[in-house]
This record gives sequence, C-alpha cells and structure tokens, in this order.
Amino acid sequence: MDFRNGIGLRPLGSSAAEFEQDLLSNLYYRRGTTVESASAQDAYESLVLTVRDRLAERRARTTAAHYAANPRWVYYLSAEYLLGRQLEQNILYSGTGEIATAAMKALGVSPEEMDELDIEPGLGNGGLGRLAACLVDAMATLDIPAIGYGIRYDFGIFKQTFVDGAQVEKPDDWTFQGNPWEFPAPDDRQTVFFYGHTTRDEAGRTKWIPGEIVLGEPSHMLVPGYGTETVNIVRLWRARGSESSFDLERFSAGQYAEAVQEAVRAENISKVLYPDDSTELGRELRLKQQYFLVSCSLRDILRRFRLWGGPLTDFPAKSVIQLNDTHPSLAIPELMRLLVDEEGLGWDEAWLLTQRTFAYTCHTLLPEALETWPVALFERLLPRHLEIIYEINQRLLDEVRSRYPGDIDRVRRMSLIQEAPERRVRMAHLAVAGTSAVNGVAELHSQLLAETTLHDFATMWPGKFRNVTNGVSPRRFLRIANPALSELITSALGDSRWAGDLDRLRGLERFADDPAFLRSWRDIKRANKARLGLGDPDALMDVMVKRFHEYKRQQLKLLHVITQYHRIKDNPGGDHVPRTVLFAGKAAPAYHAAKSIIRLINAVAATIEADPAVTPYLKVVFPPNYNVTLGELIIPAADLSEQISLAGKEASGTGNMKLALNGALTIGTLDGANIEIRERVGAENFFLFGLDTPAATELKASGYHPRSYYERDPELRAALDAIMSGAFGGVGKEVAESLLNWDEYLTLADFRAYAECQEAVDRAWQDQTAWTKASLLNTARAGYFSADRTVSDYASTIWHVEPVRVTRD
Ligand code: Z15
Repeated sequence: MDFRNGIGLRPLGSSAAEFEQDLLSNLYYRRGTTVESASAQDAYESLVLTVRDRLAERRARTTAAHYAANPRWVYYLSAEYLLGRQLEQNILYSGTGEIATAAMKALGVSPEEMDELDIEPGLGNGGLGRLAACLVDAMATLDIPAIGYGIRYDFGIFKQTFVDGAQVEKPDDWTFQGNPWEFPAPDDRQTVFFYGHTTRDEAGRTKWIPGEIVLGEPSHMLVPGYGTETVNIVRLWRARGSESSFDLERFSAGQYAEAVQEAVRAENISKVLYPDDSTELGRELRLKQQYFLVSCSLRDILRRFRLWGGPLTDFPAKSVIQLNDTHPSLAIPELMRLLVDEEGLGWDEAWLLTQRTFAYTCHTLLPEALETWPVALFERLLPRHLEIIYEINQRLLDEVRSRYPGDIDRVRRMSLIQEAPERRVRMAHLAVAGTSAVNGVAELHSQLLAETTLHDFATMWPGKFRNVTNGVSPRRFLRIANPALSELITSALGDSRWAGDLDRLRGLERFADDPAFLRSWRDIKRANKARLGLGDPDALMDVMVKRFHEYKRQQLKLLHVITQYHRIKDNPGGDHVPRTVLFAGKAAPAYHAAKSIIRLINAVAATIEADPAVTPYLKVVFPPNYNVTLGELIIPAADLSEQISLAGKEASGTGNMKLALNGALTIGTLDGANIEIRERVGAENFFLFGLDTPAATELKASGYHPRSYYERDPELRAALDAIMSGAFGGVGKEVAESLLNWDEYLTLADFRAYAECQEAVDRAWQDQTAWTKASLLNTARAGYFSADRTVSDYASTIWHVEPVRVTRD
C-alpha cells in the first residue's frame, strides 16, 4: 500500500445495502452471534461498530491531513467531560441516518430501542463538564486540530434517586456492558510518579525519586465535526498498577489480597468522579487524580511533539494547552519539571516556554470554588512540584516588589501561598502566573474577575485578561434534542446550514408576524411537552434545571411556588394561569443545605398533588437524575427558563443558552450570560427582575437583615410560616430557618421583585400570539450562543490557530 498517496483504505460503502452488509458482518465477526440469536445488545453494538467504522475512516484521513500540515495543536485539558449519548449524534455526523434506520428495520429493532441502550458517559458534574464537550464538538466542526484530554472514571456522576423525597445516590457503573465507542491504546501508556523525595546529582540537576509509580492507560472516543470531514478525539486516562505493584513474595506466601493491594490502590485513582460542583473538598485522592491527568497528558503531548522532531523551543509554536479551570493547573509546574529536570533547560527559558504554552479559563467567582491545597499535602505527594512552585512564587513576588515597592500587603495577597490559617497553595494564582491568557466565561464574569478575585493580577498584567463567552452545541441542543423544531426551521430557511452557522437563525425573524408559522411553532412546543409526558401540555411549562446550589436559588423559586399555592387556595375560582413547574438537578452528596431544598421541593410537590383544588392550576414535577439525556428531553419542552441566581454569582450559565435557543423565554437576574442573552433577544422578550451586582454588594455591606423582608411581606411570611409550621409533612424547617437567619444569597431581598415579575409572565402568557412571537425571537436571536462562535473566539484571540481542512480524496 502506498500511504503517501491517500490513506490506503478501501472506502466503506454509503448505500443502505452496504451499511446493512457491514452491520451483519459486525454481528457475525465482532459480536460472534447470528441474526437468529442476536439480543438487543448485540444489535446495538453491531450498529455502533458500523457507524463507528465510518467515523474511524474519517479519523484516519484527519490524521493524515494533520501529519501533512504539521499545524499548531490545541490541547484541551479537563478533569470533566459530559459527552452525552453518542449514537444519535454519530449517526447524524456520519450522515448515516437513513441507511441506519433502514438496516435497523431489516433487523427488526427500533431506533428508540437502540438509543435506550446507548449509555451516556457521565464523566462530569455540570456546566464545566458539558462546556468541555460542547467545545471539543465545535473544535472538530471548525476543523481545528485538537485533542481533549481527560480521565476515564470507572464510575461517573452518581445516579440520583429519591427515597421519601430525599436524594439517595447510586453508583454509575457506566461501562458495565463495556463501551463500544472507545478505542483502547495500551501501547501509549505513561508512567506517573507520586510521593518520595528529591535529590541533586553532581551536575546540580534535581531528580525526583518517587515513592509510588502508577501507569496511565489511554483510550479515546471519536469527536467528529459537523458538516466537515474532521474527526478529532478525546483521550481519557485510566490508572493501572505497574508490574512492580504486584507483590510476588506475598503471592507466594498465599497472601493474595495483600499481593494486589498496591495495584488496587493505584487503580483507585481513576475509580470515581468527585461529585462536587463549584466546591472543593480538598481530598488527597482528588489531587492525585489531577496530577495523574496532567502527567499522562503532558507526556503524551511531548511524545506527539517529538514525532515531528523540532527543537523544544518550538514547542509553544506547535502546542497551546487550554486549562479548564484550575483542576489541571499542575500542568504548569509539571512542564517546568519536564523542561528543567528532564530536558536540562535553564529556568528562564523553560518559564517563557511554559507561559507561552498555557492559557487558563476561570469558571467561578465563588471563594469556596477556588482551589487551594495544603502545603503539607503537596510536600508529601508532589515534593518536586512544591519546590518548583516556591521558585515560581519567589520570582513572582520579586516582580511584585519591584513594581510596587513597599506594598507588602499586595505581596501577601498575590502570593501563590496562603499563609493563614494554614499554609496552602493557591491554584488560581499559579494558573494566572503560568499562562499567557486568562479568560472568564461571560462579559460580567470576566469584568468581575478583573475587578475582584484577580484584581491585583489584572492590574499588574492587564494584557493577559480576556473574555470568551460560553456557547453550546446547536447540533446536540437543537438539531438532535428538538427534531420537530429543527425541521420547521430548515423548511423556513430553505436548508439546514443553520446547524453549522447558527447566526442564520436570524432568518426566522421574517416569520415573527406570520400567523400560520407561529401556529406551527406553538404546536411543536406543545408536542414537545406531550413527548416529555410530565403535566398538561397546555399548561405553561416553567423549567429550572441545573445543579442544586444555594447561589442558584432554587429556594427562591420554591418560595414562589408556595405563594402561588396559597393564592390558589385563597381564591379557588380565580383565573390562575395553569403551570407545570419542573425542577431537575443533583446536589453534591455532602451538601446538606442543597439536599434539604431538594427534599422540600418534593414535599411541596406531594402536598400540591394531594389537593384537588390546586391541581388544575399548579403541578410541581421533579424527575430524578438530571443528565444530558434528560436535558435533551426537557429543554425543548420549556416555555419559561428560570435563571435566578444572585447577581454576581453565576459565572455564565449554559442551560440559559440552551433554553433560549429552544424558544423558552427567560425570567432572570442580571447575572452571567443572562445579560448577554437579554441584550441579544431584546429586553421586551426577557423577564428581568432583582438586584444587580452593585446593589447586592451594597446590601450585604450595609448589613442585610432577611427577617425584615419576612416581616414586611405577608405572602413571603405566609410561605415561610407554612414551612415552619409543618405544612409540607414537617419537611424543610432548616431551609426556612437558614433563610430567616442568614440568607447568604439574598433570597428574601429578591422575593417580591421575583413574584411581581412572575405576574408579568402570567399576563404575557394570556396572549399566546405575542408569547409565541417572543419565543420565536429568542430562537432567532440566539445564534451568538453557539459553541462554534465560542471556539472561533478562542482560536482568534488566545490560541492563534488555523483550521486544517480534511479532504475526501
Ligand atoms: C462548574 O460547572 C462551573 C464552575 C466551577 O467553578 C466548577 Cl468547579 C464547576 C460552571 C459555572 O458555575 C457556570 O456558571 C458556567 O456556565 C460553567 O461552569 C461553564 O463555564
């Protein structure tokens, strides 16, 4: 075979007959079964392999094109990826929809049955993990040579169940049946060190003598681009014991369990995803996971760089590494260690190369989400990295002292080491110091980062700071999640190019006053509600889907639900707007306050459900286990999108974008990307309420007394009194008490404005034509929130990379 001319592959067939043939051959040769005895799982796995092969072929051509182009690569480092189900997306992206459907018919299985067997890899918590998935999708779509690096957790985010309304977690053994989408590459395994100590050799070079050695074994999943030939990958590392971790002596002595205990310990590193979103637990195993990801990925990146053979000084010219939050920020001292200790470069040269290679995305402003690790833990687990961090810190603080002579408080604030109450390493400071670009994830967030959390750094290095507003995949969250609306859009716009060029949705604006079109728009929303099957499809579907966190204020929505319940009870014959209120989301298992809110929502839902005077107007539903798959079902059914975080707390939000894109109107605060959504869809198509960031800051500073709101507002008082008096099965008193006594996130201060805004929502809903027009305009004007736009912003302002086109040859 001549590999210089094409890739030496006989192309797979694109006809229905060829697809069916390939599927049968996968059933026989790969599954080892027959049509007669095939189970649904056999059919599913054969289908996956048939689709996967067509993408693998494109992957081979992509690799060939990348080799030929020798481009600058983007490496996205993320501890989390929430990829969602793969089957439907890969069928869409491989253009095999029709032929796959025909082949499944011939086999006697339905597409729905196949989708049910397609397990979602839940390798993330929430927004940050799903953002990573949307960005890798968009990088492939824009033909950017990129690899996403992550961890292949054996157990993903826990499965949420409710027992008596309380969240109970179940393990997510997502690979129980294997994972047919994955390509293991054990030959690319890497060695990772932990613990031990450092020594210097005669030449003065530092050497790390590890106390534990673990192997990292990669496998990858394909990440196809939409409407292009590019197929990129995410490469996920799994920890394995090394040969030496097997204790032969103990084995010979019959101590079998003890003989493998070191290997078991090693494999625990990638055993389970930490289920905390936006809070840090500070567990040793978590730091081990982070270093494991970083060490394996950097060695792999360097291996790839060496294939090309250029001098190390060209490393940044060929690689940009984007850090998804501080979770992979150990990559900074790790690259320094590789360059200085292993490659023998001088500190200054290594530092310039390191800074030029990395960029850092910050996703929060919450102090409890900013990672810090005890120096003592670092010293034990990563002794050499601590030395390197001290050296980085010394040089950083020298720069601070020379720029701001005498300003010792600034030195203390900017240090990589927090001194009191305990010495800890500040990972965000490390990430800012070791990168050439730092970005927030929405305009307001980036501005607040520079004004508050990272103010000192933004003052010293103003050129480093950027904004890149988040975006979402229009393929997954509109084309796949909402097929009926997608068809309507395609027929209105004349083609389906909008899915790869979302600004084209603007073309829908000319139907904003077309009664027949609005009728279709409304019918589809109704059908999506019926498909979801939770509540009356003619009721207003009011949706709050996101992780449970007090700053997101599910409790504010709940207080309003209770108020609405009271209003209906007090006036059973009134013309109340029928609503289904849908909550969905998980709470971190150790976050008791969030779990109390979940339990109270379920209790309120049950009380309402048991009251026939109220059920015609109000229903509260809480489907368990919110994940990407469930989101794809709920989001297209939403009329109203709840984005009610306290202003200044939600970095961006991305559910807000998905919901607006699917024609939900937002009720929201001036927080995160809500501000940009409102600017684009138009203030008249958005329900705004509540304190803005300066007002919230000022209220807190001037002394906030939640009880005064309780005392002045009879409806608010009635809602809290109902909880306190046990009206909801005695559940939730601690929620009410915490609001009355502390209310960290100013829930009571925003209650009245929220209730009034909800009345404006009810009034707007009475005019269905006007509502539907606003819904259409939300979709038409949401093009900016495509992850394709986000990635093209990263590419032009931070990565400075060019696309590489892959041809069909
Ligand atoms: C996470 O999902 C987010 C921030 C974090 O600090 C962590 Cl640890 C997890 C979220 C933000 O809360 C959300 O506002 C943002 O849209 C999302 O990251 C993606 O940037």
